Amino acid sequence: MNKYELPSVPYSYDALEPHIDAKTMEIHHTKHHQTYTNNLNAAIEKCSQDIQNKDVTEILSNLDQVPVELRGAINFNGGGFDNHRIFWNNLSPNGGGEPGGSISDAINSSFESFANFKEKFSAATIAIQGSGWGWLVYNPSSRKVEYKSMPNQTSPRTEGLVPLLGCDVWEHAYYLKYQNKRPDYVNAWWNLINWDDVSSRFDKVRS
Ligand code: MN3
Repeated sequence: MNKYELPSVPYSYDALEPHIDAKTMEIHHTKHHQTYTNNLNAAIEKCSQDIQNKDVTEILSNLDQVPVELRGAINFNGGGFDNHRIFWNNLSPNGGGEPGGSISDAINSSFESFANFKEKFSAATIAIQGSGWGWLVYNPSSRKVEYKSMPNQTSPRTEGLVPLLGCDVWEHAYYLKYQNKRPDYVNAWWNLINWDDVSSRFDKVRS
């Protein structure tokens, strides 16, 4: 079977300072992401060979094919595994600013302007009740990019959407530095976005 390993973070834990602090990064990666990875493996181990041979992205896109007693565990831990590996790569010490190219055109087409997109994304993500994620996704049906809030670790893939850019608003993502000030964390997060990564996800899914 596929045994999932904790994906590496493509920069050092202190590289995103001052926006995201090193201690938060270290705990987030080595404890939280590791736990989703371990629990995903434990759940996949109980699945049929057929499911074990699929990639987690495909499993999340077809959760109805997972035995009902394992579906909750795979939704949560498979989502946690996949969401965080996107999250690390969505960020960069040299990030921020505005995108260019085809992703910029797609954002303008769906949200009128980058400023509108940013405002809508921030407001909706800050408003998520409890733990969850704010996402910029590609919708293959409409062939447009959209904003989508998802609860807990549930992946946008479970709704047929392709995640492009995700903001983790679980308290574990920001509480050491920002405590209850989720808006400050979300505002700081924009300074880290690796638009090359977001663009390449978008270009891949459209081709
Ligand atoms: Mn997290």
